Amino acid sequence: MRGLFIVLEGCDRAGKTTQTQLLQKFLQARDRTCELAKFPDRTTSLGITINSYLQGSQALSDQAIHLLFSANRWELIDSLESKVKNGVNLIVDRYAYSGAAFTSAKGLDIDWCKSCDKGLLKPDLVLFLDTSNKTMSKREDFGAEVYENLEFQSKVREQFHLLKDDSWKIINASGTIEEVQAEIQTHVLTLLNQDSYAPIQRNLWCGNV
Ligand code: NYM
Repeated sequence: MRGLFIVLEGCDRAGKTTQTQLLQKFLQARDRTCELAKFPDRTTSLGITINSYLQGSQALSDQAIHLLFSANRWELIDSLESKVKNGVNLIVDRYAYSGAAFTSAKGLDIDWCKSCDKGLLKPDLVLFLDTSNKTMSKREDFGAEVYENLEFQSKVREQFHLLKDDSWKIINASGTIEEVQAEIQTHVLTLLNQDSYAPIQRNLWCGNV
């Protein structure tokens, strides 16, 4: 049986990294092979350029950085797909939804933003960690990188909500770490309890899916 492809999304400092790690432990405790991935992956040569942009040491046009974020997914998708097909449950911290939400929040056309990632693997489940501005501003390190200001983040949040589809579950991320994890686990358990999964497909944002 193939693995699941689960994505966690949300604004900056929504708690995605903590929650992905807890979810991995939860799955491993149930004897499931589970790996984590994250976008951007700052270890590749494209990722190093993205990192310089995010830290403010390299200027790029809005279009160019958008294409780099997308290319960073395309350069890694074969390896992620092969893991899932070989039974690894993959938990991914940010994906194409972040790409479209962050760039369109700058005023670029959302359909153009989505088009670069059209045909990527479609996740089985997208857990959107929804946070209020008040909660976000209290989180540690808020403001350290490009994009980390409240006004921009609230635009990003609006854009995220335009991207919801049938694979999305909205999680109230203002609760405690344990409360948020419990809600996440409920959704993941529903999937885990299925007898079989439909084949995973490269049909993100293709037609009606
Ligand atoms: N980001 C992330 C984008 O603008 N586009 C993308 O495609 C992705 C994957 O990068 N502010 C933004 C969101 C974050 C920043 O993410 C770095 P993280 O999860 O803090 O490393």
